[in-house]
Amino acid sequence: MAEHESLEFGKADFVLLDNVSLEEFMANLKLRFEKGRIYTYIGEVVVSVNPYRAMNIYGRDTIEQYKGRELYERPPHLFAIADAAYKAMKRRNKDTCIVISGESGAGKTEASKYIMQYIAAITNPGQRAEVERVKNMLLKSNCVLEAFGNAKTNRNDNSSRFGKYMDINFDFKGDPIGGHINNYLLEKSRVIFQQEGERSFHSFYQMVKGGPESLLRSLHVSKDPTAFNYIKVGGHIKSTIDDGGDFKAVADAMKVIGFTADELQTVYKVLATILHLGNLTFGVDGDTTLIENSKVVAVIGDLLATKEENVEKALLYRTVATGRDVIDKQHTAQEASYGRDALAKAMYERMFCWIVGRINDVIEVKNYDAKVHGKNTVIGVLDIYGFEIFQNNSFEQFCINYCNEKLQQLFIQLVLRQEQEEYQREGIPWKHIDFFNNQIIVDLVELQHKGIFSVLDEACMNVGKVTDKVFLQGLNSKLANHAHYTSRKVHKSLEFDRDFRVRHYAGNVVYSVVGFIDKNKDTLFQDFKRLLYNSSNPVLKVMWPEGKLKITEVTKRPLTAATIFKNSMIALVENLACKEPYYVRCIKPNDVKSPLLFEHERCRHQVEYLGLLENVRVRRAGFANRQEYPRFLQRYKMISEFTWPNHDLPSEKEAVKKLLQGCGFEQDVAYGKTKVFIRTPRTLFCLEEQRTEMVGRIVLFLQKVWRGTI
Ligand code: AOV
Ligand code: MG
Repeated sequence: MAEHESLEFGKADFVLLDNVSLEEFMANLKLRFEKGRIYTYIGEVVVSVNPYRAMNIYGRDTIEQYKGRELYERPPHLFAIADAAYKAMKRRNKDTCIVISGESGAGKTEASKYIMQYIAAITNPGQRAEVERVKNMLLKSNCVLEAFGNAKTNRNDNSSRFGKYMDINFDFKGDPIGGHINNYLLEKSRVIFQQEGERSFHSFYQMVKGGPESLLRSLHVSKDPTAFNYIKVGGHIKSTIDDGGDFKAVADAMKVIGFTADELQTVYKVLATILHLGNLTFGVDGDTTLIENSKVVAVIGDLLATKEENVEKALLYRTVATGRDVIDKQHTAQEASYGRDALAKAMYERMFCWIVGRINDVIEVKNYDAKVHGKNTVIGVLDIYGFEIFQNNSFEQFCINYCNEKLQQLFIQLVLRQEQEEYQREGIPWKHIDFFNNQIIVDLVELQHKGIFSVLDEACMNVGKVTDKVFLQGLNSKLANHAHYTSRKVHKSLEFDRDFRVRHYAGNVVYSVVGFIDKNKDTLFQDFKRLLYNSSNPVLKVMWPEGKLKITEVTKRPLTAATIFKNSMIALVENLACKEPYYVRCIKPNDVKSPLLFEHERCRHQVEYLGLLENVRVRRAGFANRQEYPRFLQRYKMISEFTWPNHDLPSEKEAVKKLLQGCGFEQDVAYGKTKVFIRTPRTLFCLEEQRTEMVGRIVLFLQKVWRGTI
């Protein structure tokens, strides 16, 4: 008996449970986790439990075991899913995607990296240099993006603070020839603030702790991270992460990818500028606002390759056009602090997007002629920030949790709903399986005119003094009766004039509206854009093209952060929906990062909200494969005397019936109006085997005919 079929390790596929109940599901999940079997299938969905320890299951040997195999031939593994997506892409010319979901710390990013490693390992047997280059770039890009886009949070020491969707393009041979990364909303507020126990982005600590003396000296940065306000707010500068070592690894990766020495220097200068900005303080003297530590301004001027007085002016004044006149308006100390923070956040975000753009330049598909070689196909890998609840949840958590609602909705659409609708459409006897449809929550957030994002945008459009409070009042009056929205009126534990609560598919989250308006408007004074555009550092200048606009040139009101995010999520979901999806559903076994602890309640909650039990039910009652009658017949007609070379039955449906009866598969199939449905993959596998054998025989026969030996 194959190892994965042994009962000692539980059931390798939840579909094989004796009874589909929550108890049995949980018992199987726990048993497998305790036996070190962290992966289990639900049909073609992989359920993964974070082991919180190094597992010896990702090496070369394991890769070889999965290469080219069918899903159920080997114990459940991410590699099997990666292989299935790869095969679908190669054999059927299908664009596929692998969607990895689960809450913060459940193991999504690790899974995405193993999947990419697997794909890199099994492709390019011919060792073509260009393909090797592309693969190397794709793998190297992970470490760079994690340095700049990940941070320690209270949920995960290496938490993704941006969403990432990576397309890998393949040529007709199935070798990777390029790729493209889309990044979604970086949590830039982390640059200036972190909650207790958290850190800013890894990149800052890496540079401060690992940067060579000469570099740090030129940046006027000391080796002590506590010297910088912006990166010590969370009070958690020590961590298990080897920042110093990572600095070198990231710098090397950036060099390999093709970042020039000047570009790398500029990256360090931007990081240093942000650190120095955080130490700037403002005061007042009579009517004048002033910078209290002006030496820092000189340093920033030097780092940004501009004059000290330009930096000072941009920090203290705002140039405004009134009719034809242009005047300099002095900031209050408070406005100046606001501007400083906005500048720090914007510089970081811009640099992050620029880094992604540079990586994309290097990995984009080059010299591929679709006319000659046919369309190139893609596998998309989605690794996004997981659902999260913190002590204090703000605009960023709201966006992150909305994104998870969208992905859950996609899962429902593709795995639970469409599947059942198709059975009904085809007239297959079917007892509907109920599931919670979170569309109602997606609507609560994104619906035009009525959703939370719309109310927020409306509040931001108001002229006059717009406050977070006004926004909250708008919400409370518009959404008072929504089943998933709670205001303080209903729930007294919420803070007056500050909190609202959303019942997400994964749990209740209380959001504080403080900062929503500012974060949504995302204003950066034009003066800063001009300052950076006019820098004599060409790399920095490139990051700020809009700085070239003159003061009098009217600029349109930019889209709000919520609208940009919403649009990007809708586009993402559309993009995923037109690909053949493969799912990895990650579960976090406990909150203390222990390899031994399977917290029953914690896991049960995730199993429930991920809809895994419903997934098993649909899958168990359903069919693994379906094909339209003509297509099915075309492929398998040679295995039956009734259909080869032609059939004389009244319809293709009848012919398929006769064929399957003849092969003894009657029990495992159902006949819809236009398609035949096959319950287990094994049947399909047998059909394929018989077909291969028959094709072989036919070829042999034809060869003999040609040779005249028959
Ligand atoms: P996430 O991506 O799902 O959270 P990660 O993939 O970063 O979570 O995993 C969190 C931590 O769990 C990792 O840093 C590892 O220490 C450990 N881990 C996860 N998967 C494995 C594995 N297969 N083997 C060994 N250790 C693992 V977030 O990005 O916060 O939503 O936003
Ligand atoms: Mg992650």
